[in-house]
Amino acid sequence: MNPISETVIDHYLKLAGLADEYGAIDLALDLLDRGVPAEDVLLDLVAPAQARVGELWAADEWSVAREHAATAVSDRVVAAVAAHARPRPTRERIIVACADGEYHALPARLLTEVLRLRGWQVDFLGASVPDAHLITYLHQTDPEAVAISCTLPTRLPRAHATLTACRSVGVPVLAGGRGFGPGGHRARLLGADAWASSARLAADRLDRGLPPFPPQPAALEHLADGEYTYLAGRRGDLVARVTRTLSAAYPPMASYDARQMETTAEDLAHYADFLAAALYVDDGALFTDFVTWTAGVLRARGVPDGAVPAALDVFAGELRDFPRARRFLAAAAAALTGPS
Ligand code: B12
Repeated sequence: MNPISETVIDHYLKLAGLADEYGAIDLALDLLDRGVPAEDVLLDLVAPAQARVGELWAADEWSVAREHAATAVSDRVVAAVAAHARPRPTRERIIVACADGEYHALPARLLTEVLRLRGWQVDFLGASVPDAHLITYLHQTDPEAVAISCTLPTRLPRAHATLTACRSVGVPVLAGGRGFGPGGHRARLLGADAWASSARLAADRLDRGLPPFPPQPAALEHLADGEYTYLAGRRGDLVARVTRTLSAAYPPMASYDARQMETTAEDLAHYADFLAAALYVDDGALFTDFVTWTAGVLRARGVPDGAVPAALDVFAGELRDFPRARRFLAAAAAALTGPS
């Protein structure tokens, strides 16, 4: 029987939610003492607990403060497990970094520790690494490969620039993180040499050696329609216009206070960013996933179901001359009304 049962994960989550660092560390070290491999503690305890943290926040059961506290606990647990295992590097150097603008560093940290446990010498560069600095670092360290983590799909255009820069200096790129989506097609499109859906599979992939992808990535021909360029360049304008039009078109907004108006404008900016990212990789599912996820988050906070479709409708009206964007908006709207 796997000693990391649902009950153990629940217990860990409870400790993390109470910001009980020492309790959570003791739980993790106790598993190691009982012979559970460090990789399993990282990937079968900490990683699923973090995914649960996200679900609890989305369901409005945990505040942002509690999420931050739990994530800080998980950070410390990962460090304690790594210090306990303290593997000696026997293989070449790998660089692990988050894409520029990506602040979800914990997934990349988990990958780092798993690769170290498998014998790699890993340099962990953390969150949001600017391309120019990453490239200088690659020149200085001459690694076997670079692993780029991207959790938010909205960072994909910047991740593309990073991947391209790494390839141009001849360092193979392994891509991963939820932002690249399931199945690896976004990673392939953006020129990664390999992709993996989890840290465990990433380590297996590196064991087998890179790269499986064609040496030259396809050109992003769909960008020729200028839709992404418009959305990325005129984002501020577009969001301001959508916010104004939506205030008139969606009656409940008339009674919003300043704070509600502000969060609505922030939400609409996220819509614009996810739509732009979907246009960049020509993948409507990216936008639909975000919209259905957002609808659930808003529902948990008592926002009426009509709010999201109304916003999509206003975006479609503002983007009259953008057929690809309108197609993605229509698909997302259909997903909201379809069987859940
Ligand atoms: C903690 C957290 C944060 C923390 C991150 C702190 C940190 N040090 O990492 C903070 C508070 C900064 C944060 C901020 C935001 N977050 Co956040 N966050 C999370 C949360 C709850 C957990 C992240 C985590 O640690 N996951 C655990 C890891 C293990 O999971 P994983 O991603 O699957 O990683 C595995 C694989 O993908 C793989 N992998 C990862 N990287 C790589 C790289 C390579 C090369 C390979 C091969 C494999 C690989 O290995 C890992 C282990 O197997 C997630 C929820 C979730 N489900 O993940 C939301 C989440 C990712 N965040 C989200 C959002 C929206 C945001 C914000 C935009 C919120 C806001 N309004 O400001 C900001 C954006 C910040 C930014 N610019 O990057 C959304 C994304 C929604 C979407 N549909 O895309 C999520 C899903 C929210 C949720 N509640 O469910 N967040």
